[in-house]
Formats: sequence, C-alpha cells, structure tokens
Amino acid sequence: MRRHRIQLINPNTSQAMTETMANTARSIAGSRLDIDAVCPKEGVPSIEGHFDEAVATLGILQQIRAGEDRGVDGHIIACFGDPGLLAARELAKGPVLGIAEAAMHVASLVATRFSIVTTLPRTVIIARHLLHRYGFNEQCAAVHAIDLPVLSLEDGSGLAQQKVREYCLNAKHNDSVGAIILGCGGMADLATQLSEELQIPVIDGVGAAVTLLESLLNLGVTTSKWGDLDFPRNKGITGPYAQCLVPAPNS
Ligand code: 2AL
Repeated sequence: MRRHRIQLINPNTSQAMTETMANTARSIAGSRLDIDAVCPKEGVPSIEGHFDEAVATLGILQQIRAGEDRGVDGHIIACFGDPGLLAARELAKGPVLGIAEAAMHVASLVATRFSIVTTLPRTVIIARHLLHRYGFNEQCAAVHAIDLPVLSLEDGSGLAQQKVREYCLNAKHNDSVGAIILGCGGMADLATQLSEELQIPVIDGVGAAVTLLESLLNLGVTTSKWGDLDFPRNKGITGPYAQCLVPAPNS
C-alpha cells in the first residue's frame, strides 16, 4: 500500500486550534499517512454562525486548490458545520470529508442514538441542518450547547473543557443515547479521555475523518466526477474567486 498525504483544513484563522487538531489527527493516522495541517491567513478567527461559514468558505476553497496543486491525496474540512463541503468536492480530485459528517457516520456504527455537545447556542441549528441533510436526524436525541465561544477552548482556563465534560455526562444520563459527538474541531483532544472517564463512546470528528479518509484512500475510492461533483465549469471567474477556479477538462 502506498503512502498518502492529506491536508487537514482548519477553516478559521486560529493557529492554536489548528495545532490542537493536527496533534489529534497525527496521533490517529496510520504510519503511511502524512498530514499537512493548514488554516487560512485571512478570514474569521472562529466559525459560529451562517455568516462566519460564508466568509470562511472562500479560504477553504483556496486551501483545497493549493492542496490539489501540490498533489495531496485528500482533504478534511475541520469545522463542525462542514462549510463548503460540496463545493470543495467539486474542486478536488481526491476525497473530501467534513468532520460533522464523519463523526455522525462513526457514531451511527456504534450506537443507535447519539447526542451532540457543541459551543454557542447559535451553532445548534447548523448541526440540526446537517443531521437532516445527512439523514441522521432520527438517530440524534439532542444537540446541547455549552454556551461558550469556540475560542474559549483555546484560552488555557480549562473552563470550556470542564463544561464539555459536564454536558457529556448529563447527555449520558438524561438522553438515552449510546454515544456522544463533540461538536467542535477545537474539542478534538478531549475525546479519548472523556470516552475512558465516562465509559461511553465520545466521538471527535477530526479523528473520525482522518480514519475514514485513510480508509477511502486505501480502498482507492475518490470523489465521483460523474454528475454534480464534476469539476466546476471554467467560465472566467474574476477577482479573488479566480484563485479557486479549476478549469474543467472538457469545457
Ligand atoms: C466550529 C468548529 O468546529 N470550528 C469553529 O471555528 N467553529 N463549530 C462549532 N460548532 O463550534
């Protein structure tokens, strides 16, 4: 089996969060998987709503373009709203996974029902939309918000981590679920310890996406270019968006 290189794209500009996720991703990757961890130089410092997602999407597409150009085999969009996922799949030859979609698939393999613990209450609707879009709504008992912003996970106080633990414990006892999904990329480093401590699978989307992406690459399965995920048509986009344009082979 040949070596593969993937890129982990943190769509917000937080270097600290990029490193948290990169450390988790590399600890889970097999010995034949190399991981480039990247984040945009400009954009939003954290993604906590529809507006933030829209702003972050251009940076994600630029990173996908750059990754494809240097020959990476696959990509992970490491934000729990999976911003720009389908657009990224159009642009990329290799597979592209979002951490929310990956976490939901993994949770559904080990439990009949799960709950999600996320950051601010305004992100709950984003998770809910994804549950519907991916077909997991019936399996999700509840989406809980710890009511702290994304960057509180990186402030060194430990308060956000304490609240994540508290909310996971409550979900275990009150939601009749068999698993809990951590609803933010910045929680990636908490899953292993929480799973052991709470004695219930606590699933982080970064680790889930790394493992699933590696499996797809080993299987030789890649993004379908037959149909709507075909490369975008080259129609002469101007301005900053031009950097994201891939000329479609036959247009
Ligand atoms: C996220 C995430 O994973 N990264 C970020 O900046 N915002 N989503 C979330 N629900 O907190």
